[in-house]
Amino acid sequence: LSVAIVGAPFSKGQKRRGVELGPKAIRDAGLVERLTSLENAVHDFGDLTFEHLEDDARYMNVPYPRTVGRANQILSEAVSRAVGAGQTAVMLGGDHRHVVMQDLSVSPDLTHLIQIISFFFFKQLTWPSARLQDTPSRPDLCLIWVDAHADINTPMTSPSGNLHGQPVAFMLKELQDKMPAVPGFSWLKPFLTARDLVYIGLRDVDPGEHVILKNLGIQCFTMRDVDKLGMQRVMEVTLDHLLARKQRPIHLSFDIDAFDPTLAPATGTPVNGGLTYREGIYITEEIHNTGLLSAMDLVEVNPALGASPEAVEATAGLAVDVIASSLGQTRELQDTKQLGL
Ligand code: DIR
Ligand code: MN
Ligand code: MN
Ligand code: MN
Repeated sequence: LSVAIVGAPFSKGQKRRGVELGPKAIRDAGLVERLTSLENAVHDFGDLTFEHLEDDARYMNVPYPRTVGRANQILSEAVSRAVGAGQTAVMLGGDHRHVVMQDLSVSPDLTHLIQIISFFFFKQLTWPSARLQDTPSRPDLCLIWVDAHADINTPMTSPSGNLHGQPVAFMLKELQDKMPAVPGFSWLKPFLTARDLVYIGLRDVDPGEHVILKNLGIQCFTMRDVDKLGMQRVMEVTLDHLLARKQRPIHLSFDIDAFDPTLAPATGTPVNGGLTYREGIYITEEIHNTGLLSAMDLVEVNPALGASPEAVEATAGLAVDVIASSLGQTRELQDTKQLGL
């Protein structure tokens, strides 16, 4: 596999600062070395730079809409270029306002486009010239969202106003008549339908989100479902739901707060009763085994919220394990031939 790592040190999708330090903590925990040892070609594109827009008045109860919208657009462009070049994209958050980078019929800001393209040339990737105009698209994309939270609030249903609780609402076609025109997001066209999405790990869902999940009939596995069915069955149903009709690229969005806070303490909104280490890793192993992972994000590691350096290291190390097992690290015994024995 050829893997592109893109850091998104951004925190304005929620109110607790420090989550912008997440990408560095995850790199410091040895991400690149681990992925390289799995025989992946790893290209670390470093961290994107985001501007803070001066005139960015609150919209309804949403703070910094234009700054967040713009940052997402920049990230979207970077990820679409990596995917367009045939790489598996790994985004390091940053908070969970990332939108899944599927709709690439955006009109990219030229300055950033040039910046991102020169990044690729700098890293000596071959870049088919057609790509400079044609933005690649993944019309068949499906999404697996692993999180304690559903992140499907609209600005109207959101109790907090924070955009990190709303990204799924921006992506879903079915919700467009419920979505106001949030400044900074006009470039983003909804591209996902309710049946292209499965949640795993939910245990803290807001009232408005409940209504949306039920009305749209979205496939959800709450922690209660995980208890009842076991993760093996959850993954069987998840992959069947998304892939039975046809094989299609998968985007995995993994919020570290899906794990139990004993395992992932350094995060902004921990909720008791989360995934065990083995449940989390089983999810990513099964996704890897499909061979269909196209892009993933690992978000909400917040080094400023760890009670100790050990707590931060544990959380960042867990993030590395999640990414590595999404990209081929396995607990299974290896073929002796492959090991050269
Ligand atoms: C909450 C928290 N549902 C909100 N969301 C979080 O702000 O809308 N997502 N923490 O990961
Ligand atoms: Mn989240
Ligand atoms: Mn969450
Ligand atoms: Mn493999």
